[in-house]
Amino acid sequence: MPQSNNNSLSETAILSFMNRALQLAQLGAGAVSPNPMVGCVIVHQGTIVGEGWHQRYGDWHAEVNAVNDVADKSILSESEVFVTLEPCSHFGKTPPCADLLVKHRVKKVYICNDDPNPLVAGKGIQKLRNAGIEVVSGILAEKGRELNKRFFTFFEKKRPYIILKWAQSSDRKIALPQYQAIQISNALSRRWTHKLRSEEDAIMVGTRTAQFDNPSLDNRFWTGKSPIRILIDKDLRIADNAKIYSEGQKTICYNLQKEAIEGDILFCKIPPQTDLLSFLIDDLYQKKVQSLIVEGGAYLLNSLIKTSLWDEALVWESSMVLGDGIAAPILEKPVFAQQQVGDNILKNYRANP
Ligand code: AOF
Ligand code: ZN
Repeated sequence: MPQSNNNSLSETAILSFMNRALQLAQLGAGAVSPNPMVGCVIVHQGTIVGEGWHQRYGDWHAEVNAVNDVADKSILSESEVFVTLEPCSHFGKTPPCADLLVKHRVKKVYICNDDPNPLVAGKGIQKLRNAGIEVVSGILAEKGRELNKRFFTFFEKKRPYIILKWAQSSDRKIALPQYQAIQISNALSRRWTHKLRSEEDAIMVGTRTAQFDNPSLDNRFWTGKSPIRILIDKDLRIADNAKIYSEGQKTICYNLQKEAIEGDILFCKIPPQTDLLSFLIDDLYQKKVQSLIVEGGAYLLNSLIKTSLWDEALVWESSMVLGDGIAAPILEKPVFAQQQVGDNILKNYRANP
């Protein structure tokens, strides 16, 4: 890390500008997938002169918005650029950001993470270096990977980022024995759940959960979009008028019977003798779904845990005692993070902490 002197930024300044770029990137949450969240800060003589972030899928990249934010473009050649992801090198929805930075002959570029997208993957950094621009990558790299955990998992594991979510009683039950309706987590969890839905691409339940809970799996209590609903219903037992099939939100039903598009519903037939979960996860990858919340039930959650097809688990723990009931899944992992939310504890587990 460079030392502070008259011409270069101190380590503290570098970290604080990159933290600001990460903060800006986060503003794209729920709106940019399957693109990553990216933030960019432009600094001239130690002061921020331009800021930008990738705001919506298909819109300008962070660097373009930050450059546009600089009033006097002539100072760009004496400025440092802080960007949370390697500037792109390809002509996609927009021209390459690396070319833009080269055009303005910026002094130095600081980056959190290299872009795992094979269209870019190092070529952006190379373009900058070939033009004589100094590049430092890996600043707050861990924070950058956490921010874009969906994007990195998608390219590195070739599947969506999988988030398991459930609520359990103090005696580790997630439902009553006959699946009678009961609210285990508190009222605050509902709004939190809808925020989560606004930020992830898809949400999945198994047949029994769709049957007994009749969930709508939409986002009514937070701003932003609703996720694509994913239903596993091998024998098409769920009725057409179930809430999961309500109009105005896409649903994909994985089944063994038919392949069809009916309004907002895509019926996707699983080929015979195919492992259902691996087919489904791969199909979601092909459909560019970068993140998936799994809401249950127990059978589905346990199958994913058994096959290591999960990345994160969000478990709401209530002090309620249920007695007889359906056992909660067991994660043989330490708690990664936890917080008190009203009278519940929300625990976060990671498959690879
Ligand atoms: C950047 N800055 O703000 C973003 C980048 O189809 P496009 O044109 O939107 O390109 C999408 C790809 O560009 C995406 O997969 C990732 O590799 C990169 N995203 N790059 O320089 C940005 N959002
Ligand atoms: Zn770009």
